[in-house]
Amino acid sequence: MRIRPNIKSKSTNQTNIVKSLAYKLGFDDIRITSAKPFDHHREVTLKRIDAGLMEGLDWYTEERVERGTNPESILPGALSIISLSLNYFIETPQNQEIHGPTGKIAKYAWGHDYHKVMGKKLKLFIKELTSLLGRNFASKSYVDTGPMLDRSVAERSGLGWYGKHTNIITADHGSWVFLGQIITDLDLSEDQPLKKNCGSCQICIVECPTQAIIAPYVLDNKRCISFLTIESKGSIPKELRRLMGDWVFGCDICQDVCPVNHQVQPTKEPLFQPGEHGFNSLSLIPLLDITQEEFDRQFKTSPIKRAKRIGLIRNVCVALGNIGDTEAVEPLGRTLNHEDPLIREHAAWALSQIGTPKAVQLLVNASLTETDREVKNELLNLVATKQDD
Ligand code: B12
Ligand code: SF4
Ligand code: SF4
Repeated sequence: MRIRPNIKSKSTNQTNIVKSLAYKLGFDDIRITSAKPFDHHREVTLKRIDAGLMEGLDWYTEERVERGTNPESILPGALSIISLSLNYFIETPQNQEIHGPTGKIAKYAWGHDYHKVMGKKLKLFIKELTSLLGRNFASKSYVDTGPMLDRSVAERSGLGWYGKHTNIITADHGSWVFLGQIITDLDLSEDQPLKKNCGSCQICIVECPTQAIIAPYVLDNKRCISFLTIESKGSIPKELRRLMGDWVFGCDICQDVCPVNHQVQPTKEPLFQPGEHGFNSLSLIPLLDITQEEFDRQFKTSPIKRAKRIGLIRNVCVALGNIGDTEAVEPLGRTLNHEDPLIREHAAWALSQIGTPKAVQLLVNASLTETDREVKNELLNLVATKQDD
């Protein structure tokens, strides 16, 4: 009888090594796709930019999309993309002792900055793989740190499928996952996209408070609370402020309501736990007076620093206006003297929402002394509206 030679291809052996290493290093899932261009994703994304749906993100350019959908342009000789996920789901801690009104933080920002945590893991992955394979290989790794469309890679590799809220949903951890990838010249066996979808469910579309999901799989960036509280640096459109509730950094509503996201096992990553490593909610009133030094110290390792100090104080004003707690009236009154006109304008809006006689009196006083023309006009408008009420 003839003995059959081992017909396992080199690519399959390498693929097995790559996959086992990912789980050993604590990634929650791994799939592989080729480094072929993402033609369909490019076409859809460029149409979104054209339609103004990515407005407000000046760095999100057509050139970026062209590059990010053509892996060869990032890594000449690229053959495969290793797509990886890291679960960040954490249960909301009970019995927290926070006094006064509090603001919500999106789960993804409860612990250390994921760009750093997952970025380090990706670098370690490359280092250990080099040693396991016994040779160097070309690679580029990203976790929301470059032009690649992280979700397109995850979808084509079969790591997950698109939810109508536009996030990638995975079988084991729902959409509570960060996505990263390594483009490489290693020749690995490809996985196939999944055939799953949302069926007739529309819950996230209905529950989004700002109607940012304008159609299944289509997000209007400008309406998303995540954009408004993190990326946008200017005045928040008034018609959206009331809809933002008490979110001060990001928003989880479309993910919280998604049935696939229920009963997900919490992450084991220690650096994603709030408490010692971050915050799952913030006491709002003290933030109105936060100094730059204190902001830098408090949010040093947290994704919250992306909002910048002025952005965060602006968000705090909006949340305080929506919460309507009269405890905030005095502190907001002091904030009408803030050095930044953007903050003065949002503090004035918040006081007008609270609307007690004391709040209105503070607006009247400020309208007499305000030096910035736009803020003064805004104060006069708010006072006139309150006096008509
Ligand atoms: C820009 C950006 C944002 C912007 C704009 C979002 C947007 N419109 O994409 C803002 C600031 C609003 C944002 C918000 C959030 N973001 Co963000 N963001 C990004 C970033 C940098 C680029 C995304 C992008 O390229 N968008 C372009 C649009 C066109 O892409 P898309 O929505 O995926 O579009 C695809 C689908 O619509 C699909 N499609 C189109 N038609 C159809 C039809 C059918 C039938 C199907 C199935 C699919 C489909 O094809 C399109 C093209 O691929 C990525 C990181 C990266 N480098 O990729 C993170 C990223 C997408 N964000 C992430 C996260 C965690 C969030 C938030 C959850 C944070 C929060 N809690 O506040 C929210 C979620 C809001 C939401 N509902 O999407 C994660 C998502 C992880 C996941 N599981 O999907 C990413 C991947 C970062 C990471 N590496 O982990 N984000
Ligand atoms: S993150 Fe919030 S605002 Fe943005 S689409 Fe989801 S529910 Fe709407
Ligand atoms: S809430 Fe429903 S429609 Fe939205 S992503 Fe989840 S399953 Fe899909």
